[in-house]
Amino acid sequence: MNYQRAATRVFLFSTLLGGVHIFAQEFSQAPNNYEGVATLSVGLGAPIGNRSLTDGCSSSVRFVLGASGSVQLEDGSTRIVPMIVNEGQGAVDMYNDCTGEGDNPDYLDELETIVVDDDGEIITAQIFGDNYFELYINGQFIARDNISFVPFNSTAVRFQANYPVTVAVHMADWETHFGVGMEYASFNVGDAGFIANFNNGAVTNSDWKVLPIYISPLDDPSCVIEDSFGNANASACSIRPSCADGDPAMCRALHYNIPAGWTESGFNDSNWQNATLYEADAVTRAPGYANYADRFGEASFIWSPSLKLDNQVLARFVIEAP
Ligand SMILES: [Ca+2]
Ligand SMILES: [Ca+2]
Repeated sequence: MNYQRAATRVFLFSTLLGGVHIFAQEFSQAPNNYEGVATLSVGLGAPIGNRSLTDGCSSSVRFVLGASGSVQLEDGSTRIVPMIVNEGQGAVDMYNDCTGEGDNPDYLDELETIVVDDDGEIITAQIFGDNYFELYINGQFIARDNISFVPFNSTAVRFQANYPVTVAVHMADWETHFGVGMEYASFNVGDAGFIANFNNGAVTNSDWKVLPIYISPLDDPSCVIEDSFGNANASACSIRPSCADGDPAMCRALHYNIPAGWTESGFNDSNWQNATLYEADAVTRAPGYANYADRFGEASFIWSPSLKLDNQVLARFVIEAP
């Protein structure tokens, strides 16, 4: 039984008794017994290696390797956090502090068309991810972010694909304290965000669908609410749980499964949540986005319900023929 069903049962029980007070009392006790569809991990994992395509930075900006980590779940299995990366090619730099002068004025000339369907529409997109994304079109891997963690870069891609064009993005807010969703020496709970503008008119907005996969740090996972489909909403959880300031080894994480075939055109995402929109100021003021805000047109920053605690998120959007 998941948490939502338990809460519904309590509500029906209390309605029958006609007692709102009883409902409130029972409800406040229910979250102590999290029985959701995710698997729990507690405490810190171990680093497993560097996965950034850009593996150093000669400029004066701070560079932090985007290493991944391994954490053990309560069922004995292991997960890679913040996500398993695809070893495929990188996108073209629009802005990258670690290559050249930062700004890449020739980025459009450097784009190669990645063919998904050779009779399809040729589409160019500008993309900024805090911190990392991998892009799939109609189920085919297109490119990944060149810097997994910091500094904040921005990129462009070009592909040829038939309508309807299914866009699938695998995204992560990176971490250095593996398994507890925190970064830097101070165990900071970092935030995320993703924005993209396609030159056929598609933009990131609330019509996109999202699925949070990895949620941390949590003192008690029962603050995460699941809907009837098992979709997680961590927006009611503290963005500064006591474990983060106290003993991070006591912080908990929830790990949901990545659905098979989630990048494919035929995948049914109708039960996923709609994306939550975030103000640009809430996501980043980094030059990789701020210097190019106009190139993102009407696009909005999207993520799942918790910009801070949802560290691995899947997103999908289907672009219909104009
Ligand atoms: Ca990045
Ligand atoms: Ca985070």
